[in-house]
Amino acid sequence: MDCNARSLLFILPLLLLLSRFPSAFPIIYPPNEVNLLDSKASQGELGWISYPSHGWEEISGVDEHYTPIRTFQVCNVMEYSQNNWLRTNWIARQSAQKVYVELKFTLRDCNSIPLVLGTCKETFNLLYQETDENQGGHFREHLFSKIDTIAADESFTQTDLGDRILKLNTEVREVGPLTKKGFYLAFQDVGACVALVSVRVYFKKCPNTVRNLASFPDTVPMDSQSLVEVKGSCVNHSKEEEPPRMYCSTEGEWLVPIGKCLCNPGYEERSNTCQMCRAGFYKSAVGNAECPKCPPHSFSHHEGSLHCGCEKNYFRAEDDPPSMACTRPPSPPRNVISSINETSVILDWSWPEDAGGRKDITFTVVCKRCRVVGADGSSNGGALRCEPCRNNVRFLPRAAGLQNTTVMVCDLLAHTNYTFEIEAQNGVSVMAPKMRQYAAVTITTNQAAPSPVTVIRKERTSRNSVSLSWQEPERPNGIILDYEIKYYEKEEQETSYTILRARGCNVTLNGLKSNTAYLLQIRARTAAGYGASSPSFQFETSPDSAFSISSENSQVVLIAISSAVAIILLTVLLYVLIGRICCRSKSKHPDEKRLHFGNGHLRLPGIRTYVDPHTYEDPSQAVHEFAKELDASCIAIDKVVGAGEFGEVCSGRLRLPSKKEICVAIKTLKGGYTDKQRRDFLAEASIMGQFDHPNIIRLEGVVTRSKPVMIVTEYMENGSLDSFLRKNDAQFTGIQLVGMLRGIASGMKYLSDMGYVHRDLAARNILVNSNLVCKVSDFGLSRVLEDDPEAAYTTRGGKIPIRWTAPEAIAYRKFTSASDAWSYGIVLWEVMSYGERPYWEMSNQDVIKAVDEGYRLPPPMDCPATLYQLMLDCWQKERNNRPKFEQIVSILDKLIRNPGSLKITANTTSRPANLLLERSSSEVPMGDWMDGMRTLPCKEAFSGVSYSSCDTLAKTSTEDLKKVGVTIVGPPKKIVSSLKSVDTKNDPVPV
Ligand code: ACK
Repeated sequence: MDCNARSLLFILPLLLLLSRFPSAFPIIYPPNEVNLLDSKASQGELGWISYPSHGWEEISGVDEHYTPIRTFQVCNVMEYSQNNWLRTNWIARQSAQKVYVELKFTLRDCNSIPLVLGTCKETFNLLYQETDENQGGHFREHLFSKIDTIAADESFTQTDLGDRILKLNTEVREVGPLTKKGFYLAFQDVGACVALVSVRVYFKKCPNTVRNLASFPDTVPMDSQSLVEVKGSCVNHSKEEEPPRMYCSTEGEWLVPIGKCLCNPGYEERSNTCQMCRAGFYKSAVGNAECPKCPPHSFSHHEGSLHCGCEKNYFRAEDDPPSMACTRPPSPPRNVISSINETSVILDWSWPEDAGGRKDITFTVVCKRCRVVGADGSSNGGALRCEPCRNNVRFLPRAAGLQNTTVMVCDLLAHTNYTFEIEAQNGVSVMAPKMRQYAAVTITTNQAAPSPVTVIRKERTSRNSVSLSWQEPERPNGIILDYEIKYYEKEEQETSYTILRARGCNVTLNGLKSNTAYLLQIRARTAAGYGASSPSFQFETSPDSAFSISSENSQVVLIAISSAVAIILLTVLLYVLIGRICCRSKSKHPDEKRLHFGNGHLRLPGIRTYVDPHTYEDPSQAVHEFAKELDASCIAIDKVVGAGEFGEVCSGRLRLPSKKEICVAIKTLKGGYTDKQRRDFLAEASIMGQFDHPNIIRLEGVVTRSKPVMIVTEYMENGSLDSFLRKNDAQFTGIQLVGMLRGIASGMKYLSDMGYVHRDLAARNILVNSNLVCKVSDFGLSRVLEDDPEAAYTTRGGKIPIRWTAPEAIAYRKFTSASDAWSYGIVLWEVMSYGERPYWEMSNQDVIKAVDEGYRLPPPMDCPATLYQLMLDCWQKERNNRPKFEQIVSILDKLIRNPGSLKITANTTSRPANLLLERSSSEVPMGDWMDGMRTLPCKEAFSGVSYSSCDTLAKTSTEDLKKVGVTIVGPPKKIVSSLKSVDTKNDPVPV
């Protein structure tokens, strides 16, 4: 067979082959394979050596893309002893230790070739030779080593149509380990019909890669089975967390990644790289998390931000994480409520409306003591000057860092104005001093009793006396008026005791039994009353001398005789005294008024009994008994402030020798007075001089030995209460008004305890000083009423201030402390209506009738229900049902302690509310308005079956109200007509 015949025999199927395997093109080799030789890549002659020359034949062809390719074929199947060699060019090994040879070929099935003589083969051999250099055309068969015999997996197959389909065989063989710089491959044909379509020689590597943000370079595996350990290096903007490593397998695969790198702050991982955070995002720490968005109230304008800056007026505390929103100081606390209890106050407040976005809120309370100071430094008018409170003011639990919304402030000064600034703070407050706000509350402390005397010393002891001294209480809470010293024999255990009073801090106890143990307690008294008693202090008197002990019996006899004489004398004396209706006891020493108690029962109340100056035959004696005679030269009159019944009332100054000058009011007796007028004028001083109480006007003294005759009292800067209230309409807080009322009630309690009935208690007879302290004034007897312009003559003679007076006092002159309580109710009404005239323009006649029929004044505008209830109680027809002044004081104290209770008001009408309360619904028809009133929140406050307590008042129902016959009627016209119709039905009231 000639050469052409051979070609025909073989090429046609080859072209067919190429067109039948389009999927083989274009060829993309795996990334871990590095070609050392690819016959397809060469489009020109390959230049391989073929030996003998009629053996392997190089043929050009095209692939399916018509790209020319070079192939080799041999098909000397008709001839014997074939040994045809085809040798590649020298192939540089590069770094490979092991190479792969991929052969693509076709091989004809000998059976498919007609006329073969049994020489036909179906395999060929693959061989190689290693050399360090290219040996050119030099070729020696025996230097080649056999790699393998290559047989076809597939061969020609006959189809039904008679076409021949050529199957392409692919065989891969490993060669290695290679040690020399290069090598040759050789294909030995021994009589097959084979076409070598392509030869590719490659080695495997682990291609460079990035894993866990570490980059690993191209790595050629070892020839052996062992893995190559490769260290990675962190990509840009990242840092090693744990050294990155990986293993490269012989198959060119990366295995077992260990360790990793993390993106630096400001960078995030994107596609195996660390990229800058975008604007509006940030990353503050190393890590592969995404850059988070800037938290609320913060921003980042640039890429790669580590933190987001805070918006204006927003801050980040030092410990705040960057992921936290920016925050701001909280708004001030709200609804600050103060509850004052003597010299302590509990402050309560609500959580601030805006916590500033934080949860770490605490509260700080700053205490300031504030005074209105005039330009001259006096306390008259001017600016409010505040100074920090003294250090000994205690805060419970503490002043700063409070986590609850309440604090108790103790040990304040009594009767003093304080301002408390309460600030809510959070973690960023310190960063924004200008944004910090506080809520302030101003309070005035109440009177408070002094703290107990704690230090008592024994100065001298004798058989019958002991001298003691003590230290002023730590917290006097006011000016100490005197000390009460109570002592008794230790053995008698308080069944009988003696009480002494001393102005100073020392006392000598006389008349003690010798050689006897005594127990003693001291308590201080201020305007606010007595403080707690000191702990019991024990002392012993000295023993009798030897002589007196031996003559004990005779001494007993002596004592018995002298006691009998003394008792007789005392009886005579008492008889004389009772005969003169004089029931006062005089102490020998002005500073020490001694009261005796026996068998534990008080013979005289702790407060002296009032002595009616008219029981003195000579009233001027009474004046000098109770009032100090002043030298007129000590008094400087400044100006006239008003007119009294007997003469002008002036303001002035009193300077007593070795005492500080004080402001005083001076009542003068105008010239040309009668003896009776003089007596009546001075009677007031005789009465006033017996009183010593912070809510009773204090008498400084009288001038009787020169003219004009004067009564000098303490000066009350704000004059009388009624005009003061009218001048300051609606200017005071509920607590201030209740404070004034408490003062009046306390003064009245003192008077009633002393057995004094005032008879003319009205706002015009109360004086007010610059501290809003109210004091009862205008004392007298019948004169009181004579001199009162409000007093009207009754049918029984005498003048009575009808609108202020209890019905029984009007009707049959039954003046008692209970009738004073009625008047107190009217004063209460006057105060709460800021000086309104009780019963407005109604005539006295009408007032008497209306009151008698059960009508009562309506609540003043905005009057707290509890206070209105107190008024109604004071206006109980049955006088025994009216509250005692002691109870009134305690009710008002409770209100002061619970200012919240003042918020429930008794009505919503505007002043003047010309409405009266009706006693019985059956007597006077009720209007529709009544129904409306019933729904008022205060309705339950209108009780008053009998006097109970402040707490129970608010619980009384309208049914209870009806039981006592109190209902409400209105409007004004209806009342007038109702009153008129009642008028015509009833007998005239004796006025
Ligand atoms: O309202 P007033 O200014 O206060 O007018 C009357 C006036 O004298 C006639 O009583 C005033 N007055 C009375 N006693 C005193 C006092 N102790 N201090 C100041 N003013 C007084 C009262």
